[in-house]
Amino acid sequence: KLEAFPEDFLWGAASAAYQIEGAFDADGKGPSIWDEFTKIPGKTFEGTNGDVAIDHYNRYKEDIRLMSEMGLKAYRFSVSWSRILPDGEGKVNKEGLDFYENLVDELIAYNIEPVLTLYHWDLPLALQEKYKGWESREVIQAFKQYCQVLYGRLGKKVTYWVTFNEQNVFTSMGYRWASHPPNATDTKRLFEANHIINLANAEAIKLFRKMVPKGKIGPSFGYGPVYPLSASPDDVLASENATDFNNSWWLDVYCKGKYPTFTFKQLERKGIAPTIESGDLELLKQAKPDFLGINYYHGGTVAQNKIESKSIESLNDKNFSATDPYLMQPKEEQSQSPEVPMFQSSENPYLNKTEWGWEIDPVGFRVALREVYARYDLPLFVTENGLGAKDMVTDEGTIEDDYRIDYLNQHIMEMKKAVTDGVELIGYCAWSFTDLLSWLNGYKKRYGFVYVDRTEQDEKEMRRIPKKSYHWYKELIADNGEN
Ligand code: BGP
Repeated sequence: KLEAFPEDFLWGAASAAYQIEGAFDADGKGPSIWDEFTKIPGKTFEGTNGDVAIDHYNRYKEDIRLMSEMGLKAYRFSVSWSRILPDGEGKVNKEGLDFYENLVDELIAYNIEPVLTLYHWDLPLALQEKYKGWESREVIQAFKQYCQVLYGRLGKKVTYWVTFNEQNVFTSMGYRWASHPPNATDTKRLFEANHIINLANAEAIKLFRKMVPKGKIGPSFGYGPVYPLSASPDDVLASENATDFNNSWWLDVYCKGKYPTFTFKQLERKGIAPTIESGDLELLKQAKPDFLGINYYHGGTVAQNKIESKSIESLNDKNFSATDPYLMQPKEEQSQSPEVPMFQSSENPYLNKTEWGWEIDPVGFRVALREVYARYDLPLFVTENGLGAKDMVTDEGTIEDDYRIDYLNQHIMEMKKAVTDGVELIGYCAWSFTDLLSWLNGYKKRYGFVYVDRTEQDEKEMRRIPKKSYHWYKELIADNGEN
């Protein structure tokens, strides 16, 4: 018999500023690295960008009303740093702060718990240009100022704070695959930037302890469990290496303040380990999170590496660009960790895939939750999970997304088993509440409970239509996940 979800379980849905807000230059907002990156020809599907997105900036009240009608208990959103500090540091933009305070007030008025993400990838462009972004320690100071402003203004209203969204994804895409800003393929820079972000994460948590003593803070990580392709000891060893390289490399730092030994040694041998200055490791150890946010889409299957190691430069020659951020889907060149060939990705014969080639693996969700909980012993908060699909509007004007209901239902069932196993879970935010911009796949890959009609590109219209899954999730929330 499965145990019930806790009474105060936070059933929610998620979004990110660049993917929904639009209003890219309104009310004093400065440009972000995504405003620039999406304008580079060929980087995003059909050149789509977030200039208008789904115009949430102007329609947040309508969107929150739909959340409340659904009975949503929590809403995860991110703050656009360059709305608050248009140059990334220095002068504060009052209008930007007002927008987020109004948003939070509106959520609270409807009894919806705000879950605020500080960094969901849209670094102020000024910081990229002035300091080379996350490659320089000056940005840590700027991030601290940004956090200080938000903690000061919203610390009494918002309990749950997320520091960085999927550090593993945005750094790998940005520095290894040139699929995100800063559009690089340089693993030395990849690991240096990651170390600096780790320090920024630690500083943000330390400051939080002082300024928001009653709040809860932690990073959101894109976790993928790793299966060995066979029971051969070599494949099992490869899967341990892949877990170390793809997961523990970040989670050990967040939770234990240290890098995993085996991967670190490998990187050292290659000359690409991060530069650790005196005091860094002490700082990392002082900043244990209150919870871990887990984003789950899929994991991966690996075998002992038998293919010749390819250099990042040779991938770059082919104009290679990754669309799967999790690095474990076997797609030609992407099928190994290029800088350190410790494993090779393989097809998993037991799993089906979505229209975008992402494995569908609900049991992997239970595996993920158990692994992370067992290893780090912190409460978990599922901050993303969902299905991207090409939804169609029927002649009756409805969206019959049974495939999404099926997907979410299976994942929630596995989550319930994880709770029964003993995993401590705060809540579950499906990705996403409304349809929104998929970073690289434009507006065709939809995730929302609420359809957004952008067909005529009519910025005035942008009609919101609740899908079948909206009504299904509403009932599920009302029954606290019992159906
Ligand atoms: C996660 C991101 C989200 C969202 C989601 C779906 O990695 O945190 O912002 O985009 O993936 O990804 P995609 O839009 O590429 O399908």
